[in-house]
Amino acid sequence: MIIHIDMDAFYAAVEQLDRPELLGLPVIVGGRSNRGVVTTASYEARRFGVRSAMPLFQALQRCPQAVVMPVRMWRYKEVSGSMMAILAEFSPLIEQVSIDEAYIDIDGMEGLFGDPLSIARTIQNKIRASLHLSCSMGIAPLKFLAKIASDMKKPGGLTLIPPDRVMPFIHELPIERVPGVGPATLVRLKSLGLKTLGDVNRFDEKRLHEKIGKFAFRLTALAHGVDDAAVVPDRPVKSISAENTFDENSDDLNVLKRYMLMHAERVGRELRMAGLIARTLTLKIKFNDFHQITRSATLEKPNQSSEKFYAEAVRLLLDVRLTMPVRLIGIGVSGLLPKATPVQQDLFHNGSLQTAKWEKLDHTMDSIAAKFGTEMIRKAVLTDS
Ligand code: TTP
Ligand code: MG
Repeated sequence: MIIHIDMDAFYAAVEQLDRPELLGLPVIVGGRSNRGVVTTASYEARRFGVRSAMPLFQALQRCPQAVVMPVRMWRYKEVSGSMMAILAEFSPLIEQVSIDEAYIDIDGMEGLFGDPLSIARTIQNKIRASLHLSCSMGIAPLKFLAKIASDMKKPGGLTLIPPDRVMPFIHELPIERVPGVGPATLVRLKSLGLKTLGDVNRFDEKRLHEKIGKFAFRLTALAHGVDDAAVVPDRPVKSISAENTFDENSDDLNVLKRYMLMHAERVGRELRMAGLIARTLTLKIKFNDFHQITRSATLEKPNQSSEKFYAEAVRLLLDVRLTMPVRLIGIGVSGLLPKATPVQQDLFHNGSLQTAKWEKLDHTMDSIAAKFGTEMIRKAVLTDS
């Protein structure tokens, strides 16, 4: 069986999580920073008819009391990482399909965690308990049905399509619900009198091919209950980075360093969460006139320490001639390896005690971030000292 998970009103829910005073209120994420459209809205706002991709002014006509929050992509990525890490506890076969969405293949997991419905419930509860976020899930023997099912009882829903319900479900399924059927295909299908996958099931595949092209083969297969798509675990991450664009361009070394510390902290945390170490560090700078430079260095030893990344980034920065103010600064790590990779240990090296301290601090910061979000840490880092 396959579970499809989709977080509820994801960006808006993260805003409510980080600002509990927004809980229960209509929240719109988007706005000026995003060409004046709604990126997403909390379910409280959706009750007023606010939808993704709607112009903000129209959304505010429908729901004038809505609180509009800017998009904070780095934060949603961070929460997405934590959510994927929870899924990884249940199965190695996870395929992330978007920032808030993933498939898990749970075949063979029943012995460990119970029947599919119990597994889904356990995951849902764990996400609620650890992340304080709500998600919806679909459970089905086929990938496309799991995806459709997860959307059926949003928010907070759990929908199971057991094997013996697959064919009846497919026969009734309106074609517009099938992933991949866009508006143009829909018009053509309707012109053939096809309204449900059941209609497609009884229709001649050749004729369908003439009308809608090669999507006909996939659609006919789905109508017969065949979805060959398997849950394909994601390609391994190749690099992790963090950057910021300044509101006001700056060539103040202290300001640049403070932001680099924040980025090193974020990159390190992501690595630690993923159980990876990095071989290479890259500093990226974009200047006032938009020209961009990058400087890379191989780390003395592959590691996942925010402090080491920061120190290396500062070293690289000091070699850069800051001839004009900087509009963007970022750091990234690449050459990623699993942490278990044996690295030459230098236990007797003088720095080892210092390193142990930093590892402990990293660990503490990670737990604070997991509990309260990184806003608190950011504030501490960015406070003038
Ligand atoms: P979705 O899962 O489509 O939407 P959602 O999680 O906000 O709400 P739902 O409960 O219906 O699942 O998308 C996930 C996030 O992706 C969403 O919070 C914002 C972002 N997004 C965009 O950036 N552009 C878009 O057009 C859509 C639909 C979403
Ligand atoms: Mg979602």
